[in-house]
Amino acid sequence: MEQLVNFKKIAIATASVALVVSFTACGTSTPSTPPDTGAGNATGYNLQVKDVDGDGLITLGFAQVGAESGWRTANTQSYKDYFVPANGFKLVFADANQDPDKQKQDVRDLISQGVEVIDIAPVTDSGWEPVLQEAKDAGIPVVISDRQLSVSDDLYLTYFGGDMYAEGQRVTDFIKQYMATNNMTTANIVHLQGTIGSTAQIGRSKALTEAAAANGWNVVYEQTGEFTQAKGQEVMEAFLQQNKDFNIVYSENDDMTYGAIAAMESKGLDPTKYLIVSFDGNKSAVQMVIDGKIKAIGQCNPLLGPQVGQLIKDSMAGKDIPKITYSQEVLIDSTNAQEQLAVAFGS
Ligand code: GYE
Repeated sequence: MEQLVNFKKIAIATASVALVVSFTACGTSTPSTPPDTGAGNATGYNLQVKDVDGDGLITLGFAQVGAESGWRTANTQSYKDYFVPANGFKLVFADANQDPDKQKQDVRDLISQGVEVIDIAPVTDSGWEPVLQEAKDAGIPVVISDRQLSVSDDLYLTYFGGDMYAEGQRVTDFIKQYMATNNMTTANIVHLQGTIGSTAQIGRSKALTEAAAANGWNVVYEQTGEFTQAKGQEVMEAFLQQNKDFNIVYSENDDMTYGAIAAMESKGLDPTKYLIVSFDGNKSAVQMVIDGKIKAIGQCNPLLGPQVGQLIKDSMAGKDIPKITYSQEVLIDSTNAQEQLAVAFGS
């Protein structure tokens, strides 16, 4: 139920984002009529970031997912680069190693250390109420970044990150168009999912499930590769052993895509002959779009440190900040891959 409510909100926010994006040229988009407003108002969330110990620096405790992907490495680096004394911050970093229970413990440790603000990039979206309530009771504001949560708005200050469902829709729209232009009449799809229960997986999977139902596409295999290259390769190898027909691979991040392509190539299959689609937009993946191995990528921006830092500074200044801010993201395909390569993250 909570999850349904959350999706409804995301859908409302997405509809308004589309309007905003067409009128702004900046790097982010905020819903023009957010489902709820920022801190200190209607949502019942009234914590503001403060320099509690008066040392002139804000100590940010960052509860990070892990180190599973190129996206994650770039995301961590962006925090390490931005949250430094020169920008008014100190960073305390906690790595959950993709374990949702460890991550909740990490947040509890940050609370007991008395950090001044906590940023959580949640591994999965559920079970957060108790720990968020503990942070609130301790007077420590919480920012959610990267992935979203199924909790009521009065348990956190703000969310900043990608709109995973919209990313998925960009990619499924591409599949539809590509099939039409290339006279593909059947879609037999291998679906490599991210970490089950992360909103990155939930949003991207939901877009595919809906498009498959609407267009009569077959999902012939669906497995999680946990957003890693090794697991992506392993599950693709397991699928290829079955010798089933497929012509499309929908892989929920680039790392799993690299693994799937390696599995195909070692079986003598030429990836350029398949419709392979991916998410994120690491440099190597964008190069693969140019090379024809990947046909399209739903871009997802990992460089969130400076934008999260700005939201924290706005909270300190007592500004009204939006409950949800989505990164501005595009679809990368053969038409824009060259220009996107020049600005792509990672290696
Ligand atoms: O797509 C994947 C990473 O949550 C958006 O997590 C993030 C996802 C990203 O492991 O590569």
